[in-house]
Amino acid sequence: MAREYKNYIAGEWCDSVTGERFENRNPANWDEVIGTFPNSNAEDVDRAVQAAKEAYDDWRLTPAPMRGEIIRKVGDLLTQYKEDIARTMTREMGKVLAETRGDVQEGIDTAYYAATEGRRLFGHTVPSELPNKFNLSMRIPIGVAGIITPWNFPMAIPTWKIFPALVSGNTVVFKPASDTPATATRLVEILLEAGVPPKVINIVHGGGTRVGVPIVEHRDIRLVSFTGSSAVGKLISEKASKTLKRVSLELGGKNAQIVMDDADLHLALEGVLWGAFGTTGQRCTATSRLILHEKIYDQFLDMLVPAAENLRLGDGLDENNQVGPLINEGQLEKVDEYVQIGKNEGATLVTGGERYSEGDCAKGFFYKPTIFVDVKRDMRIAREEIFGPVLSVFKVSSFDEAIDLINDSTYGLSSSIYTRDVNMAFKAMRDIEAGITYINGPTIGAEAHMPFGGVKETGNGHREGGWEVFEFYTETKVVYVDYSGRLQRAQIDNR
Ligand code: UN1
Repeated sequence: MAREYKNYIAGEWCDSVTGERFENRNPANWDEVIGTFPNSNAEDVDRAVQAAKEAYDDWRLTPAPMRGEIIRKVGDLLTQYKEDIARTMTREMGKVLAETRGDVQEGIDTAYYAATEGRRLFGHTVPSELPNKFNLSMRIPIGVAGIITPWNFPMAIPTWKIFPALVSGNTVVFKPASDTPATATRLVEILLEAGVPPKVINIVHGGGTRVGVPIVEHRDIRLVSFTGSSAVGKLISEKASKTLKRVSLELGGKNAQIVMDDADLHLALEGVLWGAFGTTGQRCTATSRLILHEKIYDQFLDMLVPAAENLRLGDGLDENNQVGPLINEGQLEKVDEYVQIGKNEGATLVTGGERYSEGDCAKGFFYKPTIFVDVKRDMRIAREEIFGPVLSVFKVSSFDEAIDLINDSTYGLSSSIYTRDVNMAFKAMRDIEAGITYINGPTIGAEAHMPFGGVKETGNGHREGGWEVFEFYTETKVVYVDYSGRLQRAQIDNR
């Protein structure tokens, strides 16, 4: 029997006021139901926000190092339950066990980093321009945070947002993707087990329209952090502007790997296989463009195509498999549509381009690793985020052309260049328009303690991860202490 999961609102596990439920199924085997979840609405959101608001005063006054200690305990529990969580995650979203273990590890790393930040949250002390006066800035929490997360990193991304939100002193209303509600529920259970007080964390299950929009529009939610598509990000930005809340958007990518003619081609091959087909291409950092120098173009393709064809597709719970299914039927259709678009636009399909349904894969949403060559810059497969195992290959004749091409995108999340030339590497670091550039590494693999995010339509300028995310979850309060015993007028009395 599939488990009946609940919301956690105002300190209690409960059903939605609607009484409705939705199913969560295994994308590697659609017959397998993992659980059913409350199909919530705006009233559930409102209850959660009221609870989070009530809890805010006590939580904001809990010393930050103590809040950090609770998050450290969360890290310990995630470590203890890592294998079990990874297995649930593979069943609910398909990626292979090595990757779901990595996803939990990213949550653990985020916990330990956030825990110690509770002992920093530094402000500044600054000299005053007036005598006997003292200036300082400090970081203060903001209020109730609305956290809206995607399904491709069901543990890591919620932790990127929730841990710094809590350590900074905010309370949380959490809406996970409806494709991965089980892993998200596990995270909330662990937060509670570690000692996060009831009402400080609330989880409301359901879709974007019924639950996401009410979170974004709610007056008492003072900040929203969202990871997902640029289309939804723009909608959120518009809706959130009505209440002038703070919004962090982590959106799409069309990330590219450049391989120069002096590169270590075996290394570059491993990189692109992992970057393009790891997580079945379903990362915002996935490599979806490959830019090859003409001198190594034929040789590299001769290596790449058979290697892509040799990747083992199948259920991620079997450790022999390297590529899991796409998340759901809609995503499978979308990927297939892009393949048809690519063909119609005149690109040449060299491998893949179809569903894979042999043997046990018949019941899942598997898609063959797909490679297009003869791709032109203005084609849709060269410009739009596909979020699947589809790689578009380009040929260039110089470093400058490679940089010009990599920057010819509305997105700017991750990027990569393989070269042994130190001058080219440094120019690439400076000139590639992206939030992240890897030198001799694939476009995926960001570490939890480094700022994460992109430029252009990849986001709105905020960063997750590392030290920078704490700026998003706090406001700056400035304090002037005048101990001169008289009125001192700045800009006037000292002139
Ligand atoms: C994402 O795809 O939304 O760098 C996040 C990476 C991972 C995070 C990806 N650590 O690929």
